[in-house]
Parts: sequence; structure tokens; C-alpha cells
Amino acid sequence: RFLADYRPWPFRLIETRLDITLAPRGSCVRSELALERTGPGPLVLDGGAGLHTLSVCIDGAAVPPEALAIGGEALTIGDRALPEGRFTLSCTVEIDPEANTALEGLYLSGGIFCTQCEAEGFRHITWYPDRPDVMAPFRVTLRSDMPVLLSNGNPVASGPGWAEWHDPWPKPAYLFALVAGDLRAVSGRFATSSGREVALNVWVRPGDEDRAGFALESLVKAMRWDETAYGREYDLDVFNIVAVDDFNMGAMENKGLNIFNSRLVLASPETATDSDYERIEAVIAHEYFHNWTGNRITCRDWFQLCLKEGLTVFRDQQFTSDMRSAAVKRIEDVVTLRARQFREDAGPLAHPPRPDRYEEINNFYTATVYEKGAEVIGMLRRLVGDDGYRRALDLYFDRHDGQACTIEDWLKVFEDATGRDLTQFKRWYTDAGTPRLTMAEDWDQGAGRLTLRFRQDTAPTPGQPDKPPRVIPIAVGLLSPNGDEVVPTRVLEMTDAEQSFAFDGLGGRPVVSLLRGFSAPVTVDRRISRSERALLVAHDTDPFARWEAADSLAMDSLVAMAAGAGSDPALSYAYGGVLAERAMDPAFLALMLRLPAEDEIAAEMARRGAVPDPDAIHRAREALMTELATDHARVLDQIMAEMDCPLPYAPDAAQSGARSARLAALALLSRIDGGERAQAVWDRAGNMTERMGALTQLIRAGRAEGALAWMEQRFAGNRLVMDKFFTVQPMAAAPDRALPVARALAARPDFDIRNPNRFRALIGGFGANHAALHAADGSGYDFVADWLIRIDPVNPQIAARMCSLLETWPRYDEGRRAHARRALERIAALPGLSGNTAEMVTRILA
Ligand code: B3K
Ligand code: ZN
Repeated sequence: RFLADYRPWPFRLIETRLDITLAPRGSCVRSELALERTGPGPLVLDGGAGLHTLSVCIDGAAVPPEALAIGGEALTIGDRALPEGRFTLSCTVEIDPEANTALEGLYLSGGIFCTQCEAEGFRHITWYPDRPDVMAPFRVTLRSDMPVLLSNGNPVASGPGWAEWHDPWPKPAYLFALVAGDLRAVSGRFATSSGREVALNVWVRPGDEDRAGFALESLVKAMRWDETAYGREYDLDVFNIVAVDDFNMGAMENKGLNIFNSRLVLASPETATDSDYERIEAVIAHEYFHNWTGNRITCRDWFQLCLKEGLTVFRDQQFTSDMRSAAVKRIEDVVTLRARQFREDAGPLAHPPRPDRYEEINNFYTATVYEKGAEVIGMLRRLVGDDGYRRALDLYFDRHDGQACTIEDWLKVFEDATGRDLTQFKRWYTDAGTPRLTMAEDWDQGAGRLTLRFRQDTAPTPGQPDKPPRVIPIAVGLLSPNGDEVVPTRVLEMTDAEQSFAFDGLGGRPVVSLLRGFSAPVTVDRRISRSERALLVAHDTDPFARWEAADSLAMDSLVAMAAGAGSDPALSYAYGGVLAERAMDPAFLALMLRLPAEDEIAAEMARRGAVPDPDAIHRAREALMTELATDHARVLDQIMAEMDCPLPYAPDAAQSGARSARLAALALLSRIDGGERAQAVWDRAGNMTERMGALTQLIRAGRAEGALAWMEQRFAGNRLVMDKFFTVQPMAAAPDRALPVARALAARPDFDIRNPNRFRALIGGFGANHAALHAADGSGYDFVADWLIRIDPVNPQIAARMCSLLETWPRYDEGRRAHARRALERIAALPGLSGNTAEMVTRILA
């Protein structure tokens, strides 16, 4: 499918009525679409193979068989059978929710009926113009003996065994949802700034009520924040959130009825970690923010996905920065971006934030569309300034409310609101690849002038051999050699392939603090001495740039060590300085103590033109951690003692920051104490954060048996905690132990591959063990391929998403590449392979 092929639908959909009788094996869906012709041609509706069509009528009369064609995925009514002007099309179909293991459309999760329609799931419920630019108000009647019956919009009426819902806001089918089940609500209220009273409910299974409070609090914070930060109010009388255990993604923003993976709703100190809490707060907000950026203003077609996702990620990042530490959040986001999006951009799956072709849209819910989509908005905001951004967003909501839009519409509001020409900027949306920014410095002592010479290049990506220059906002500050800031942050706008910028009136040669706040999603090559880096680590006023200086110092060391060199004493010295600094925010300290992950090191080596050796990388990283622990044991112990939170547990920024510093220190010290301290932390642990931090180290040290047995016994009935049990073991195991550990876990009866969380927990946990996944004998690739082959017929979306575990194969040596290729070809050759997985494997192999 191609962006260039877009055509408007030649009908107008005035209203959608649904009457659905729920039953596990045969649910009956009766639809009535009020339609009007706006152009010539037949009426074509989308549908899936699972629809058993019972009747198709126009204005109450059956469509004659000669005018009706029902193919595999389309229902067509010939031109001549269609009345002029308005008419009503009614269809009745039967579907089988219980057979639906793909979890797309209507399905059952632990006895709860629920739906997932984005992107194209509605067509598995009934025949419909299943495209985001066809929007209509919905009136829905649900019939079932389940006690709770929910759909979008406001409740209209209900009685025993039925309920009627009305959603007045026109929406595309992908935002439709229904839920029916035995559920309990944890409820609250919210008064909007203009005085609308909204009933809030978080629906969970009986017994889970005591773990839903944090989700509800997060919702209230998000609703208030969107009013203050963006002037956006909620627009219905109720807002419902439902937690289900079987869900392909994290959550879904259905209008007024968000459906969530239970792992992003349920939390208690005993069962969830600090990062789980932070993630819940962020995703509850993300889905809520979609009400304006996604629902009120939606996408014209799926090529425009980043219009809603990039913007909504950007908004949830702003929200978390306001709720917690902005500096820490920025660094965390950059770590994720590099680990996931730069990796995607550097490999065979590279694509622009707005792709112009796809086979299966579900394969494009990617780090590029989401996270890079958000970075692009961050750059836009930097270029037009905070006021310009605010004016542009006001205009966007004003001009496009109720519409299905494109990236062109989005850029036009910025042009109209700020007068800026964004023609070149648009390349960030249309071109794939991460630009590499090279900087050289010319210092003229006599003139007191520093000239920064920049060059940008972007390597070819699939289908895009040539990359014209982009506009890159480069935030720069200058420090004097004693660490004072002599020039505060200035944003340089680079528009050419090569460009210079001069700073005058300098007393002495400064040190350049480059790409402050990570002002553009690029990689940087610059010649910089260790002492300059160390100066930035010690004194940079920009927290991101400061962290980056430490991170790149560590990266240089690790790359050299992986290639056989000894470690760099400058690094341990710089760490000493960081550790000695008393006033540092503990969460920031934890990030400063973090060493690049093995996969990041491999990526960096590949970027520098070397072939990474996963075993050498693993050994180098372990050796460096051991060395840092040895050099700084005393102060690391002090940190552990100081950061021990005595208070009752709270998942807030202050406490979670302290715990992350403490656990970062523990991770280092566990390299030299055989797991002693980890055992002590485990024995006294008062919450899941400490437990997981300690357990990870106990597994590394090979003394986790007792802890694992306890966990299994204590939490056998808690799926979310048991997911952690499945993840942490293969992830933290020594590389040569990970595969047997993963195999043993896969053989357990509770390894249920119909539950996406459980599958991701184990296979993803194994995949996170870099040296095990990339074992020289190909055993890691084979293990992953075996399980992808097994899950594909059950749940193609999960199979396809997990294929990205294998996306980095071109980086490695000939032997590993051959093993990876064989594993991928084995998947490709599978009879009946899903289209989802076929597309992924083909692209990865290309
Ligand atoms: N929009 C959904 C994702 C739907 C995924 C479809 N395969 C969640 C989100 O981004 O908010
Ligand atoms: Zn989203």
C-alpha cells in the first residue's frame, strides 16, 4: 500500500448503529450505517475472514445476490443497487470471539469480552469502511448477561442484560471499543475547568481493586495537566479505563473507554517496581492525551500515524518532566531513543517517521514513528520557540477539530502561526536514517574567536539512497577551562551539508558543550580530549550534556576494552568526582553510574566500522564494572547506606531516585562481593523495586535459588509478578547459562504463549541478554526463531513485533550472520506464515 494512492471515500457516513449480542462462540453483530453517496462507483466495505455474513440490506430490503459480492476481505455492492442520496445499509454477521487468539477485533481475555480495533481490527467485527478518515457518531446496544457492559461515549440507558451507549463525537472505527465482564470499578470524579463533572472509573477484576488506585490518581493528574499545559478539556460525562490481561500492546485510546494491558494499570509496592509506576503514570497520561491528539483530531490514513503518536509521546514526555525531574526524564528518553530507534534506523528496518509504503500497518507502530516522531516535534518547538509552539498548537486544535489530518496540515499550522518556512524541516518526516554530525574546532587566539565547523551526512537506508541535508538545531554552550560557563546555551541552525558558526570575544579557548538537551536526534563525532570530557563531566551546566560526557567517556573505554585494550584510568577518576559530589539528585547520580548496555556498545562499534564481538563486549563491561566497584567500594557503600529509604514506600521521584542510586551502587558492588550485599538487600526488601534490584544481582552471582523459590511460592497467582520471574532469569544469567535457563522456563506449564505478556517476558528477556542472543554457534537465534514459528499461527502481531530481536544481524561477523540468516529463512519458509511476520522477515533479510 502506498501513500500516493490515497483517495477519499466516495460516501459520507452519517451515523453508525450497532446492536451486539455477546456469546463466546457466536456473537451476533447487527450494524446500521446511515450513508450518503458523494461520488460514483460501488460501495466497498472492509471485512475479515472470520465474519459469517447472515444478511445485507439496503433500506430494509435484502441486496439482490447479483449486486452483492463477498470476497475474502471486501464486501461490494454494485453501483446500480445503490439509491441516490441517503440510504441505510444494515448487515448482520456472526463472529467467534473465543477462537480469536490474534487479539485483534473482539476477543475474550480471562472471561472478559473486549476489543482491539487499531489499526484495522474493526473489520473483524463487521463489514465497515475501516479507514481513519471515515468518522461518525456511534450508538451502540450491548446484550449480554455479564454484569458490566461498556462502550464509547456516554451511557444512555440500561436494563437487565443490556446497555445502550452513545458517542456524540464522530470517530473512525479504530477508536470503537466494547467491554463486557465481571468487573469492579475504582472510581473518582473530575471537574473540568469549565465545570463539567466527569465520572472516572478504573475497571479491574474482582480482587484487584487495591492495585488500581495509582492509575486513577495518574488519570486525574493527566486531565488537569492537559487543561493547564494545552488548554484541552475532557468532553464526555464518563471516562472509563479497563485492565485486561491479554493485550498485544500497552494500551489503547478508544474514545472514552481506554483499554489497558493490566501491567500498565495494576500496581502495589509489593508487586510493582518504581519503573512500573512511572510507566503507568506515563501511559495513563498518553492514552488520555490522545483524546485530543488522535481522537478529536485523527489521521487521514495510516501513513500519518506519527501525527498522533509522535505528538502524543511528546506530550506524555512533557507531562512526566513536569511531574518528576525534567533532566532525568530527558536522559532516560535519549537512552531509549538510542537503544531502540537509532538501532532501527541503522538496520534493515529503517523507515521515515512518515513511511510512504507498507504491507501491514501493525508493523509500523515503531520506535521511529513514536519516539523519533516525538523528537521531531521537540526540534520544531526549539526552532519556533515556546510561544510559537503554543500558538501553532492552538491553531491546530482550532482549525482541525473533528478532522482526519496529515503531516502537511500539521506543518502548515506551524508555518501560519509563526511565519516560518518548513519545507526543509519536512525532511525529518519523509527521510529515514540518523544524521551523523561531525564537528571540528578552529581557535584563533589573537581574535578570541572560536569557529565550529559542522558537517552532516546520513547513510543510505532501504529505498532511500540519497539524503539531502536537513535543518538541525544544535544547542551549544561554552565553558572556560576552569569550568565556568562563558557562553550560555545558543541554538545554531544548521541547514547546509557543511556549515560554520563563530563565537567572538572569548578570553581563552573554551570547551564546547555540544548538543545540549539532545537538541536533535543525531549522532556526534568530534575530536575531544579526555580532559575536556572530564571537565564537562564535572562542570557542564546542562544535565544532558553532562551525562553525555560521562556516557561517552565510558563508551570509549568499553569499545577500546572490547577490542583488547586495558581500561582508561580517566574514567574511574571522573567517576570518583561524580561520586564525591554530595548535592547531586540521586536519580541523576544513578544515570551517571550507569554503563552503556552491551547492545549499545555493539551498535557503537558497528558505527565506527568495527565488527562487534558479543563475548568480548560482555567481558569488557563486566571488567569495567569490577574495576569501578573496586576503586570506589567505600563511597558506593556510603551511597547504599544513605539512599536507604526508611519512609513508607512512595513511588514518587524523590524515593524512586534514591532507590535507583542505591541499586546502581549495589549492581557495581555485587561484582566484587559474590552477591553478599544483594542477599542482604533481598532479605530486608520492603518492596518489589528492591527485590528486583537484588534478585538481578543474585542471579548474576549464581545464588538466586532461594529468592526465586520464594518469589514463585509467594506470587504463583500473580501473572504480572510471574512475568518478572520469566524475564529476569534469562536476562541476568551468565551468557552461557541463559539458553538452558530460558529452555527450562519455556517448558513450564505456566509458559502460556496465548498471553502476550508472558511470551514477551521470556523471549524478550532472553533477547535482552546480548551475548546469549548472539552466541557464536547460532543457538540464540535458533531459540528465538523456534518460538516465533510457534507463536505466529497463534498471534501474528506478537510474532512480527518480536522479529526485531533479529534486526541487528548485519552488524556481526560472517559466522553469526550466516546463523541469523538461516534462522530467518527458516521462519520465512514456514507454510501459512502470517503476512505480518512475512513482511518483517523479508525486510530484515533484504
Ligand atoms: N494507539 C495504540 C496502539 C495501537 C497498536 C495497534 N497495533 C496505543 C497508543 O499508542 O497509545
Ligand atoms: Zn499512542
